[in-house]
Amino acid sequence: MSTSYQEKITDPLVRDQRLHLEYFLDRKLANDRGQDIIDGLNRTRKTLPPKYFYDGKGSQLFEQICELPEYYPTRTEASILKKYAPDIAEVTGKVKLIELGSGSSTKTRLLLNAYQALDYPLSYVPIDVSGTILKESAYSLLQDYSSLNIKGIIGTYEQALSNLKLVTQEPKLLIFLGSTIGNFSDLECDRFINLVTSSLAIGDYFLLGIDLQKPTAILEDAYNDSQGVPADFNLNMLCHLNSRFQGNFQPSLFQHQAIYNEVDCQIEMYLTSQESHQATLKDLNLVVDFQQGENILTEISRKFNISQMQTYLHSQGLELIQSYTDEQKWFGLLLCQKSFTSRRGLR
Ligand code: SAH
Ligand code: AVI
Repeated sequence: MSTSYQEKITDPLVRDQRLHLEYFLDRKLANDRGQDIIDGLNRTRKTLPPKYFYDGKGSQLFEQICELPEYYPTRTEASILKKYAPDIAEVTGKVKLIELGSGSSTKTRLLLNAYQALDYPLSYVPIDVSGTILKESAYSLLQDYSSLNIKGIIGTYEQALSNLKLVTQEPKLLIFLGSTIGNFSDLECDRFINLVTSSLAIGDYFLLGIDLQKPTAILEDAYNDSQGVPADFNLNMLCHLNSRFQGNFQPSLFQHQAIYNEVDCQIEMYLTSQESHQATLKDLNLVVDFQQGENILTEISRKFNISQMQTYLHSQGLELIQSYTDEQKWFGLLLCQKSFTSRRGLR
């Protein structure tokens, strides 16, 4: 059971009480014992959870990735939202906007603009494991939207969503953009969607961004750009682990690799050890041996098909109301509603 605490905001920008922050990770992250890291690095095929990409530096690097010419998902999803956010706002009516993995909240502005145009009061709950980017984005949003109220939750999806069940019954739109759902395995996806449906009331909405299947070359370029930013993003995970868990990983001993697995329709991102060596994470009492050429799988990024996703969401009690895409059909935005029935019966 994780504990949370509220932060008293002293920033002059938010003296008017329009920002509340709730932390599920304490500042020293002492609650987080990194069991997922121990489990992943003790496997025969080593893995690390992608949430460890996102310290302050990792969030900055992700923002740089979003600007790269090769990384089409962000700008494509933004173009869809630019066109259809007014439609989405019309369909949902007045809602509390809750965003999972909100990051810079840049695309969210397109939705806020649409609700603002309808004169709805703006209420936003960004949720992100990276406190630095969540706070920066919240301050910037408050400056730009005078009627906006924000309750930021700094923690994992699980921590935040379990807590949301206890919150008010006002109509909600839960959004999960950027195809971040593609970073989950099947099992993680089932658990995540179960948490989503449990935190929504019947009639609430869920807006999901998904990256669609396309030729391998386009996909591989997006994760191996000419400037090497995805490589820096991948390697930064080791620096994050070093500072968080007193580690001695040497990023220079690893190389970034991203390949598209056409069978499983997923980009696989690896850190490949360039020589045999040992690394330690003191706080986790963990010593790890690496062979030359051995990989750590740091991320999968699955590429989807709209109708398969529709069938899956239906089986989980989420009905597709409307799907939106771009001209090239590179990215999909699915507006769903929690229905009366689900695989698990009436709720
Ligand atoms: N939604 C934004 C950001 C996507 S990057 C966009 O579409 O551009 C993924 C975001 O999810 C990051 O900001 C990261 O910090 C956050 N994140 C990753 N794993 C998380 C987890 N387990 N719980 C909460 N947030 C997480
Ligand atoms: C956040 N997530 C959806 C990104 C993706 O494309 O899978 C993370 C990323 N990894 C490398 N580049 C971007």
